[in-house]
Amino acid sequence: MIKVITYGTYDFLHYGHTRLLERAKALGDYLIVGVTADDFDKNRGKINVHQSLMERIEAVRSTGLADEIIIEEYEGQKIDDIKRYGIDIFTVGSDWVGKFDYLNEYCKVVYLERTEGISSTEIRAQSGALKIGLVGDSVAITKFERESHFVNGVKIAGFYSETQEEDRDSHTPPDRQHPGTFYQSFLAPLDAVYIASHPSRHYAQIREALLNGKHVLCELPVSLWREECQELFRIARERNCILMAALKTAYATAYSRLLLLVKSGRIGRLVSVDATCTSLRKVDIANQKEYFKTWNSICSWGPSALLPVFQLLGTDFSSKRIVSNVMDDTKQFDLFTRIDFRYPHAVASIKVGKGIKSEGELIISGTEGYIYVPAPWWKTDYFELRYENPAENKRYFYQLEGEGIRYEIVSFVQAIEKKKCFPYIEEKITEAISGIMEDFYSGTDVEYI
Ligand code: C2G
Repeated sequence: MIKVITYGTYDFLHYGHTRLLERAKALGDYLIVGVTADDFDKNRGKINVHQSLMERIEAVRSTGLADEIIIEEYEGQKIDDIKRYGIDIFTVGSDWVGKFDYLNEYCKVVYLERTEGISSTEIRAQSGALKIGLVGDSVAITKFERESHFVNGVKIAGFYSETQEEDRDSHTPPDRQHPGTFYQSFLAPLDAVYIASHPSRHYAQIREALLNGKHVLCELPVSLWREECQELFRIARERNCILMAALKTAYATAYSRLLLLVKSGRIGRLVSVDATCTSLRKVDIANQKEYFKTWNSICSWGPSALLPVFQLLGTDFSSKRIVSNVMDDTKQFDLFTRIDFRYPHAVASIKVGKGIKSEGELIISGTEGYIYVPAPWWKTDYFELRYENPAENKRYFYQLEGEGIRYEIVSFVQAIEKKKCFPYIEEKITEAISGIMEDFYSGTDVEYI
């Protein structure tokens, strides 16, 4: 009996795939089809897969061509499979010519002519590229623009600079201003916007975008006031628009896996979360008076540091204390801020600063062990699970491409297509982060040093 094996993602299974499977089957008597696991695809840079592994397996099964279906999970697995299943022929489409010649050592390699004129990428793109406009002048805009090229089905269709607003009225804080007609004409041709302007501008810019039926991806904090944040989510629901919180850390595989480990009890009962984020910057005092012009420590780093606290311990803390080192009597620019939270059976602390330098680590402690994420933990691909007995320690590594931003863009696009937000960052966490910003600016529970 001649055994044949072939592999693929089979996203939106199409004629090109079935033709390949038919010819693969015809090469022998028994066909094994390897369907790629999500993590495997992500690792090889294929991040735009829309269907789940089970959907893709079912699609292959429904062709009736596969005698056996297996899952491809790791690099090098093809060699293992060929040996394990006693394969005679490995086959794949001609787009891979030469790439799998190394398998000749184990079996015969056949490249079959690829079917021209059809691909999953084209099927995905058929609905037309999503036109996204970028709002703001921060470095996040440059990174987003760069990363968007890795996501198909996305087109950057406009830029809106914050300085265009400042010129209009420099005396009124931007959160009290309507973004203006220039902003409206910028929005008109777009499907969606990515907002990374100063947080004091977010509310007005998001509101206007939603009222014009545009989907919004916005860097946290979504607003500096909790009620405004709630209102924005309400408008998004009414208008059937996606309002998604952007924070690249939430989309990094290592970070989301460590949350799962903690939630599945690997460190026992969770007792404390301690997160530090700093980046030392020269601060010009004269420019800090108008708080809406510069990113202070709490806006720059607060959302990142608060994320693991709220995601692991929830947002119903019993008390908190904010200690802030502010630069002048307007109390708007903090050199650093520390927040201590008390929960019924746990504690948490965050330390954020643009005027101090510290170890940017994340430590999550439990009754049986702890998780240690080395600096800079907010863009990590690595963490350790540590126990009293070091022999039981475990290390975890997950490839991180583009600091997580490209996965964030993929989630946004998929949320729009499916008309449903898969909440990497839940609404109530987004709201709680705005609540902390509000307390900072209104001086609630704040002690100044
Ligand atoms: N294919 C084809 N004609 C097309 C599109 C795809 O013949 N128009 C073939 C591909 O060459 C491949 C199979 O269909 O042999 C599955 O294609 P994909 O789902 O795109 O999977 P791919 O990324 O090519 O993965 O380990 C994975 C394998 O290396 C192949």
